[in-house]
Amino acid sequence: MSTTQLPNTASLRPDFIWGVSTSSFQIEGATREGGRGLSTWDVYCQTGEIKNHDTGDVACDHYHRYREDVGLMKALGVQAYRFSVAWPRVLPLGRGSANEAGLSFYDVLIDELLAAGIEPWLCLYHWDLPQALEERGGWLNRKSVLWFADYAALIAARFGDRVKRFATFNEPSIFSLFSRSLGKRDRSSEDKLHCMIHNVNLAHGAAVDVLRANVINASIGCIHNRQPCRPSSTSEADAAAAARLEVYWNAAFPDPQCRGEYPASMRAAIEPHMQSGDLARICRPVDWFGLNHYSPVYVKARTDSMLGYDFGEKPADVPLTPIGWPIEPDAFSQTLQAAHARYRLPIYVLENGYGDAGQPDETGAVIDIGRIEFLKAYIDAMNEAASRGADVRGYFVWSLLDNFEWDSGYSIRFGLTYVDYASQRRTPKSSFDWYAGVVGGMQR
Ligand code: IFM
Repeated sequence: MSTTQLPNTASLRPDFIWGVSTSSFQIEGATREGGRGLSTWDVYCQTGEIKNHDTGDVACDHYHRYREDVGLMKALGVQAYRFSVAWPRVLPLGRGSANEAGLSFYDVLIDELLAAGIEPWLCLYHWDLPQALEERGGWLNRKSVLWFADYAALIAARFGDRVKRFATFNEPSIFSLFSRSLGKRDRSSEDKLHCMIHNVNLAHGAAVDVLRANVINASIGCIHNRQPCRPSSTSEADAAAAARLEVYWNAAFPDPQCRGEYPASMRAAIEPHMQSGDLARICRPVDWFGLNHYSPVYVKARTDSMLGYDFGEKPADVPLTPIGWPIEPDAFSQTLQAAHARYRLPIYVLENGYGDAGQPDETGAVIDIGRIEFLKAYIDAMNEAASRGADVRGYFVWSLLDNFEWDSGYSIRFGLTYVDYASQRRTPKSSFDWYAGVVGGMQR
């Protein structure tokens, strides 16, 4: 790519951080090695509901190939890497005895990153709940707050000498809205949803306190998935459904965590789960706001579903990625400005990326011009938000590698690096070289 196709970064801070993100279940594999316990996703993968019956058993084999993967990051020139710890790898039953082999894996990963000059950003929870805890009610059990705090204490004690950046949760609104624990997700699931939202918020607050007390110079946040929820038609019913989903998707977690209050429209539903002092337990001081953004969500009314919504048609004139996600960089700029205005915290974009099914051409190269155009447009939009005052301090591409994309298995690829799952060979895509140019350009 020529430098004329690099994004405009003129309004970004000189100390802006460029990074890449991944998560444990999506890349590690080795699900039955080194004493790791089962996670809910291991169990879910056995139901046959994942596309092509894919599982996380091998994934990108990062557990064995982490050195090569840190080498890729070094070649990219990124200053930071956001990953998650698999809770069942370090606490096979979710609580009680720690697993030394699991802790050692993250020790060597962190040491490798530091030796490469890459700052580790450790996320405690990216959806792989220990199955043993799920069997005790998971996030529907208020004891989950204590389980999570104890897990945070273990992580702080073991890694806090070398890791300073901690995220409590990745996208709590997404894993609560789509949780398997909520059963059929019809109207009867709504009380469980509110219970789970409140327990996860309490767990966030408890983990912030534990990390703050046990890690010198800790810099702590939570990572929120923020996408505007828009009606898919001009009908009043669709507008109401979109407005309702907007509250659960975008406010149910950051509002109590950063403003000390639930959105007004959900307070009555949370009330049965609220105990005296809970809001103060949730709203603990954080250092930054983690923001993941992809595209607006188009919503239609559906009366028999949880919260009364379903996904609707996207506007015909909006371009889509190959997996059907709208490409609307202006929405990214607006989202950043709105988050800045509402929460007044430094913002780190900890996920943004483009999904496709791109394959190598006959020469073996993976030419992903669509991903480059997407990333350029979104970085331009972020720069625009910064020029309008949004305090954006970092940007992490999702993802370093193609990986396990949840219900879609390996059929969707978000990586800057192509992974041939049969051989585990990694091939940097065109977007990898382009992003290295972005990062290098800013550092000069
Ligand atoms: O792969 C996911 C990630 O785990 C969470 N945020 C969205 C990504 C793309 O769907």
